[in-house]
Amino acid sequence: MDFQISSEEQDIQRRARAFARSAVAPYAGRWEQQEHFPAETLQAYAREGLVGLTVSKACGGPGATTVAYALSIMELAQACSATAVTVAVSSMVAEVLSRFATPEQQARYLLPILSGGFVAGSFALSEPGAGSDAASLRTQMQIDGECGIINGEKTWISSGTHAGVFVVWVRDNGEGSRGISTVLVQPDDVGFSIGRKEDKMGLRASSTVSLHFGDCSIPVEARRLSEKGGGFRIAMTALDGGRIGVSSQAWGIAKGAMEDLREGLRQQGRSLLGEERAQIAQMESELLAARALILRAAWLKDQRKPFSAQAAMAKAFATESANRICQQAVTLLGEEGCTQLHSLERRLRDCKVTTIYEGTSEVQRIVIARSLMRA
Ligand code: COS
Repeated sequence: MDFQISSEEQDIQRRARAFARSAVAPYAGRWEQQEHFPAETLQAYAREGLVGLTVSKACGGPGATTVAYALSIMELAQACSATAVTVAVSSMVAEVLSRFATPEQQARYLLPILSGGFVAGSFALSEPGAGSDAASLRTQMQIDGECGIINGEKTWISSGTHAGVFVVWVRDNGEGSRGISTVLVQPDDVGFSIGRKEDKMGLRASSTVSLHFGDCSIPVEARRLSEKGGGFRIAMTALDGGRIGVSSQAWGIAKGAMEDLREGLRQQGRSLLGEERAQIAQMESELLAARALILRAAWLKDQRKPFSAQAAMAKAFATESANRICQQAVTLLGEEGCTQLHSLERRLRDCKVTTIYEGTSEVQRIVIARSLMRA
């Protein structure tokens, strides 16, 4: 069994760490207080070649491994988890485009994500009445000549205020999961508008919005990503990979919390009680276990082996353990942990949603259990 990370993967991790420490970490607290979406920093990160890492060289990407991608998100999330989630979603969109878009669509939408020409890409699946049960989505697309006319609403869309392209799931082929198609929407499409920005407990330097489609008209053949009715499979495939990104984000938050805790205790000059030592030992063990699950899922994806259940396990475990770790780190620092003297209270707030988006922990357990039943 080889636990070695390759020199290429280490190089990407080093580059992500250097960027995160110099261009992100010093500003993360201010960005979150001012709810500042760091558009220029995200573009600079893309210019470093670190967005869409897994996109193949043939499609204009760096052709890095998923392991390298996971390590890079871990680094970024230690500095600023809002930045990490924005990059993770853009990278998921980039991977979808690299796998399913035509060369023309890739030239128009994928390359700008990779190069920083676009600040971000958005993934528009969830709706007010269709979150966990994604197959029940209701946004309709009807065909009128060469146009697709879209009506409906999407919700909880990351980076919607700054995205250059939206991958949107619509119903155009009847009920159920086989009635769903995937299309591309541009921010300037007629009948498309960005709704209210959510007032969130955490990740306040990322933007989360609703999207409105009121007779939104798109040139349908140029914008179709899937064949008619083939969209649900694209969503599920993308989310399998996306869950490695969210696990890595949660892991980075938890790792950052452990570092904050160590530094806070050092500053307090306080020695730990026996029970507190046991807690820290448990936290560190969970951190290591989560990392192993994440990198195993990433490695399986790189080997083109089934990884859906492993990504779900990584997501459920890494996000839940990260929440426990942040919670305990705050408690161990005492009242100080609840103040902005440290980044811990921000990490605790940022962490919660990782157990919810890209599939709740309950959804992950459905995916894991189904895979076990099939085995
Ligand atoms: N990869 C590829 N295809 C998949 C797949 C996967 N991981 N999972 C399911 N499919 C396919 C199935 O093979 C099936 O195909 P056929 O119609 O050809 O048979 C189809 O998709 C429907 O599958 P299934 O019946 O299992 O779908 P469900 O509606 O039961 O899906 C869950 C259930 C809960 C797994 C799904 O709705 C889900 O992942 N929900 C969470 C969505 C989510 O994460 N939302 C957050 C959005 S981003 S914030």
